[in-house]
Amino acid sequence: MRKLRSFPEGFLWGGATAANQFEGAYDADGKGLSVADVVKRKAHVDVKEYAAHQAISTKDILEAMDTDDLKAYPKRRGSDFYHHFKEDIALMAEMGFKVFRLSISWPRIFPNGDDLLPNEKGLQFYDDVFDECLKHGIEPLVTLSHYEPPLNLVLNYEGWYSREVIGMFTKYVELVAKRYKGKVKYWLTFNEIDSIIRHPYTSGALVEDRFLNQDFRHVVYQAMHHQFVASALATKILKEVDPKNQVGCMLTKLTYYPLTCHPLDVLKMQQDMRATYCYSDTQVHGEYPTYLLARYKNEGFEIKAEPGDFDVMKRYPVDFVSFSYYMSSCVAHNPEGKETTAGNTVVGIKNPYLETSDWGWQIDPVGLRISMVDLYDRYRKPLFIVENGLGAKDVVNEKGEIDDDYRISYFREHFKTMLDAMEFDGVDLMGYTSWACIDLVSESTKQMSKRYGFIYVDSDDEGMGTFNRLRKKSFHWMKKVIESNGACLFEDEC
Ligand code: BGP
Repeated sequence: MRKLRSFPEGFLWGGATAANQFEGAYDADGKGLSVADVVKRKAHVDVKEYAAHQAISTKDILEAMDTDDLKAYPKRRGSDFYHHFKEDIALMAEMGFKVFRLSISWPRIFPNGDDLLPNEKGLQFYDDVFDECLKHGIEPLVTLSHYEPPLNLVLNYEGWYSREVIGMFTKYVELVAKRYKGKVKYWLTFNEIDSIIRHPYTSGALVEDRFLNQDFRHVVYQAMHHQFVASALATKILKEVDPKNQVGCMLTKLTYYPLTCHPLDVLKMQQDMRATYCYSDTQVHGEYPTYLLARYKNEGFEIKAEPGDFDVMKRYPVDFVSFSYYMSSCVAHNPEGKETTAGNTVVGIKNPYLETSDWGWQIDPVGLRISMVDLYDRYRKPLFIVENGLGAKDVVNEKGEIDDDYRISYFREHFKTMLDAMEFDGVDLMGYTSWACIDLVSESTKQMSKRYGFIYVDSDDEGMGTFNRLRKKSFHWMKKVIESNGACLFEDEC
């Protein structure tokens, strides 16, 4: 009798979100502004122009602070999870989720980051959310920093370039670790810690026009050092507060293929892959990889470290490696004249063998298996896929249904290669949280219309809508996948 293929018993199926894109209530109940609350949607900018969407100046920020406009600043309203959390978690439970990834908004706890006392209403909100999760048998998976540091760090400090931000962050971590002890046991420190290189503002609260007389790239490297130290200290705190806590790093798994077998294309691929691995290398091995130190030396940058920095990094590496995976792209030593296409925080050369999403991201399920093998071989630690999904223009038909067959086929093909990596390549995968399990505001383009969810949210790019939730076709499909622990995928029954 042929053995039915299915995922291991206890596999953590679930979905992911981020406070700044999902909660809304940007100034409710004592919450302070985060860097995300002052970023305007640029409707006129091509959705594939990633860097243009990320660009921001001090002038833009001050202008945003002068208005409570919700339309121009979509992340201020998100999907209003703040007022819908019971309904949303019940819908996740209906699908059979075992885990729900969300972030704690740091400025909902310490409105300015440097406050003496925390905001009790913010703390209570997350107590209520975690209680609701546990009531449904869903484990919270909490990201401590997901692109939402307090805006005050930009204006009255030098973002993560300021050494004192480490202390502010560890004070916040200690508070939430103790407050939610016994409710949360899975933690991630920094979302896509590597991305500070590509968007220093979103990750590191760094605005280039505030460092005009410095080499901004070196400012980013130093801010990154502070985040590595903060991440290790956070791991130390979480372990001391509760030895049952499991702490993961989180990287943007960018997967590159050489455009041709020309050795220089292969070398370019290897160099570009290392350019994102160097951050997870540091968090997993507890020390800077030599090739990153070589790069710093060649660029004339010297890390300003304090006694104990390297020791704490070495003593508190992460327990598991989590990552986001959406797409792959090609690279070439000479990209001149090559057709490019967009991707998650990057633009790459188009792969002629792959289809792309409406946003230009290349759909590559095999690339997920390649990524899993690469990461597992590199780190030999359990993996956790904490972001994977398809952004698409979903349409509600006249019967009020959303037939997102394209999303079902995206997930079906990615789930199959995930199991191949586990069963044939020996990869240890703890769980999977789709991005995003419910429609929310896009990180890059600030669009509501770039929908990822199994659950539709009635809100558009102009902020119009009822915020009503609708189950998409993929909602019912995912329910079957989880019920059968993936077996239905291989019996053509889902
Ligand atoms: C990742 C972020 C997520 C999410 C995802 C999708 O980099 O960690 O927050 O936004 O990208 O990207 P986008 O929302 O731009 O489609």
